[in-house]
Amino acid sequence: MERTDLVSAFRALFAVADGDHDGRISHAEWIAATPRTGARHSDADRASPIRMALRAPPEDVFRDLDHNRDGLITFEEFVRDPLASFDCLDADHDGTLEQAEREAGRTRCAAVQTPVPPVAP
Ligand SMILES: [Ca+2]
Ligand SMILES: [Ca+2]
Ligand SMILES: [Ca+2]
Repeated sequence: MERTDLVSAFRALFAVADGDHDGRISHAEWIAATPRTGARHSDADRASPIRMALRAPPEDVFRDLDHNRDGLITFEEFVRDPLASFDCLDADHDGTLEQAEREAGRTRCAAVQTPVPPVAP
């Protein structure tokens, strides 16, 4: 997997959730783009990549993604954790993740995926 592919995939997901295309996902946009807590997946859910990608309750996911707690998710916040995981796994930093790097880094990089504490604005 290429780092650029990862960014592209997340950019597409971000565009789906950013209903008014202002470059930030508001709480309302996030809830509209993700299934309600405990709701069963409908056909519409299955057609939406973001709904199927996120199994956790949307409230929890939003809180984790909104690193600076300003109530909006920017693209930078959206990709921060996945990119941190990628960069940790990409041991030789060539922007490509080999299967061997994935396996070698699984334990070493497990800690990277824990949510980052809030940062004061
Ligand atoms: Ca928006
Ligand atoms: Ca934010
Ligand atoms: Ca690599």
